[in-house]
Amino acid sequence: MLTTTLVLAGALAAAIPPAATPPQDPAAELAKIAARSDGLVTTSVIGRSAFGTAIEVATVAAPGDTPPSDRPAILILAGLHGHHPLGTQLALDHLARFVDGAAASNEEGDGADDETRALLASHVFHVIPVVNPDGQLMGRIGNAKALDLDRDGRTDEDAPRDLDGDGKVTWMRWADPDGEWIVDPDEPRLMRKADTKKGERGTHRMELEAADTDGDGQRGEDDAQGVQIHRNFAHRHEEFDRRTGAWPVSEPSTKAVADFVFAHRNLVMAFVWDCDDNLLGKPKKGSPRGRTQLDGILEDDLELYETVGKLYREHTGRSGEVADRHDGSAWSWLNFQVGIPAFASDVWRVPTKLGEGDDAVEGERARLVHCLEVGQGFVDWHTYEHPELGEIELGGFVQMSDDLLMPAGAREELFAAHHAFLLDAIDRGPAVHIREFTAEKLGQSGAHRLRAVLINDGDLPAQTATANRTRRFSRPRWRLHLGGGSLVVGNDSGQTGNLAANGGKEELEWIVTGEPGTTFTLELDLDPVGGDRKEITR
Ligand SMILES: [Ca+2]
Ligand SMILES: [Ca+2]
Ligand SMILES: [Ca+2]
Repeated sequence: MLTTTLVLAGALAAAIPPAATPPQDPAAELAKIAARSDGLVTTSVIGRSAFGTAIEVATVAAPGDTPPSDRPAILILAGLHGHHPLGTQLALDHLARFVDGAAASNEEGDGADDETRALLASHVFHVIPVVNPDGQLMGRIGNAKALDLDRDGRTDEDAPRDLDGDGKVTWMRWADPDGEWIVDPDEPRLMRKADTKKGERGTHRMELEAADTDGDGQRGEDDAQGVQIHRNFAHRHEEFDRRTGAWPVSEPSTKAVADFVFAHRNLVMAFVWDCDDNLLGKPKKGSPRGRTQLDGILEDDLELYETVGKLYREHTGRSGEVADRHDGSAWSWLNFQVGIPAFASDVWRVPTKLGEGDDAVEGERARLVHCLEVGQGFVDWHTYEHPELGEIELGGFVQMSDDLLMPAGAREELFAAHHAFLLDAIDRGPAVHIREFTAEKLGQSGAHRLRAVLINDGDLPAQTATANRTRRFSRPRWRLHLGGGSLVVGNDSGQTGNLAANGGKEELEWIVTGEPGTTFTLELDLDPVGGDRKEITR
């Protein structure tokens, strides 16, 4: 197996270039994009992290008929999990593409017709590239808050750390007849649990690189990772785990996002580029049960998630397991409690399978091959004199952000695919129109029968099932303006039912009178998506 792995490693060498490096300063990058955006991108501070760092939102909109506050708004969140800088890079990449796309259309002189400019004139995008700046600055998963995981009254006092000074936190392994682990006989660089059912016995212990800094007899027991912002939102928040926060939305980062969302009632869709994913596979279905918070997508919304997931996989060519976690995640809160469709993806993962047929490697072996090829993420085992354990070995997989293992050349294509997906996905939505508005003369009385057909041509229902539950949006409203005429039968305003996706319709009828030449106007409005208007003169 070792030989196969090495041969495969050789074969893949050309395919996987060295790993990419992350941008050093997202705030500076954002400022640069805003500066060259010709007013398209404006930034503001929506709050401060636990450490006190500004959390910025970039708002992107071009001048248009409707002010940005009344247009359909799209929210993009990234940088919640501190080890996921790739999401932040992607969020900044969307901004750069919007700015460059709009600028290119201006140079050609037909800016108003350009796709990007038209999109930015009819929509508004709110992009928060770093929800958890503490995590990225401190290299930890959560924010700057100090925690006491082992409840000894001291915080962050004993985290796994770099003992041998190679700049990396790896693993320790040492021989111990009571250990559960064995050195993988097929690949001695990997460890695996002994399979006692097959008569194997553990020979080693394995722990993260750590020493007992505070002398309490335990190593690495207080890991200094802060509160996890990506698990601190209000839907199915996990209680009694200090890492998820003392209560839902307990952290300044989460509160800033929640306040922003509640202050922008025109948000219609959200994207979360972070550690969770609900696009790579079939979403889990949930049914309302009493007062329990939903643990899956409502049946009527399943098609939406399946359609958009398929779109994502087509655009990006990605496949894999969904990780549609609900516990305190940003997307689940946005979907189930705020009531807007929220799509989440981790953007890239270390491959879990490489090669085909007999040469295929999976799981940790695939990871090892990948790390060797990108030249990062794995350290060869080497002896080390541990202060408490004596001679041990240090090595194995490095504790680091998986994003840093992404091959450098892969990013451009992946980001372009994600941007194309974003544009395609926001096209999915309800689109209500007045298909017909007709008048028929009734005898010689001067009365007319008006008829209208209202239709939803979009590929989402006028109101998603969750939006209906949260009552965030109302169903489409219509109003008949009589232009000096009068209404004999019917109402001059009302609300439609929930017009179904792809052709859901409703017919309306009135009897009116008026002087010859009277103009009757019918308005249809689905706030904040927009509507239609038609008139008829009799
Ligand atoms: Ca402690
Ligand atoms: Ca080390
Ligand atoms: Ca300790």
